[in-house]
Amino acid sequence: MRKGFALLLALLLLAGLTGCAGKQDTEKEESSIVVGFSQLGAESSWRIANTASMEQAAKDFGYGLMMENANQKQEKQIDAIRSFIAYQVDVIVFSPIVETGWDNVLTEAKQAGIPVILMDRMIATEDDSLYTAYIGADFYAEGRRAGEYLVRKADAIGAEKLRIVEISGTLDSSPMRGRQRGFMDVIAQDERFTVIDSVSGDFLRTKGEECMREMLEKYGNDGFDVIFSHNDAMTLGALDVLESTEGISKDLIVITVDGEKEAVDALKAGRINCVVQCTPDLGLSVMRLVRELTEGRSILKTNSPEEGMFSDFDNLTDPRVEGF
Ligand code: GYE
Repeated sequence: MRKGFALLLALLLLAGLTGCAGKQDTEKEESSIVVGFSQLGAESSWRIANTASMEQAAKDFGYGLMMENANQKQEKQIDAIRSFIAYQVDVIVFSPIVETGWDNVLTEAKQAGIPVILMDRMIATEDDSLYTAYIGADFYAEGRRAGEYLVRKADAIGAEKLRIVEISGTLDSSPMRGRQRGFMDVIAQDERFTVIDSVSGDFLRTKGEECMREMLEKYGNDGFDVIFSHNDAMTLGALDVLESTEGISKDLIVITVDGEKEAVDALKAGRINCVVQCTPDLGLSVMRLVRELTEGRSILKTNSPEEGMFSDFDNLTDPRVEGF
């Protein structure tokens, strides 16, 4: 232990003396690289953490960051990308609110010779040359994890019939599509499960509340057994409504995606059963790609972080069980 510490100290000192601390990952000197970043909105804690991660990473690398927040409007993202092209930024990074409708503006970026990194969300296009790389989660795998948890839970409690309501994210966005497809692929063939309804809560807490009110009105207090919600914000909104509604006696199975602190705390408190992780900390990986691109190196087309999940099958007192 002692030896290890002394060695670490020596290395740190050496790095300090030679001025190369963190050189591998960051470039402390100011550089003239400018990144145009179109963020899609500020709809959730996930998104806010993601924006902060991008800002911090740009600072660490000494890159200029031109950021535009589109407040959930695709037209605004298109305008932002056009302004980055006009400004001739070195790289465009953007998080597409929905999957389709980008071909024209991305063709303009391509013609201007500006590489485009899709961060967090994917697009659906026939022409893969319209973007240089994607960095973000594997949403299909996340959906599968949610489904696999449910199968395990049903086995554990010996359930014969479970009625599921889905609160989905923004319609036609890649996390909404991937999570839904992954979940369905796992449960569809199993007769114990029926998705009785799916409503979109747009990844917003307030809409999660609305969706839950609608479900309770439609199906009554005893009309469903499982909630599969595509993000924590909507889940927490739905829980606010559920927990202030009288007459809900039974234990619902609640499955959510993201892993923000409030949701992980709710898991520990027994209000949520399963949290599928999705990390918002993509900034450093994005800036590494920017560096490789601007140095003319080739990069991987698809880059996904490793993710897992926490659930009531885990030891939730383990300090590694924490949210962002
Ligand atoms: O799950 C949600 C956010 O695109 C992965 O968007 C992201 C999703 C995330 O609003 O909380």
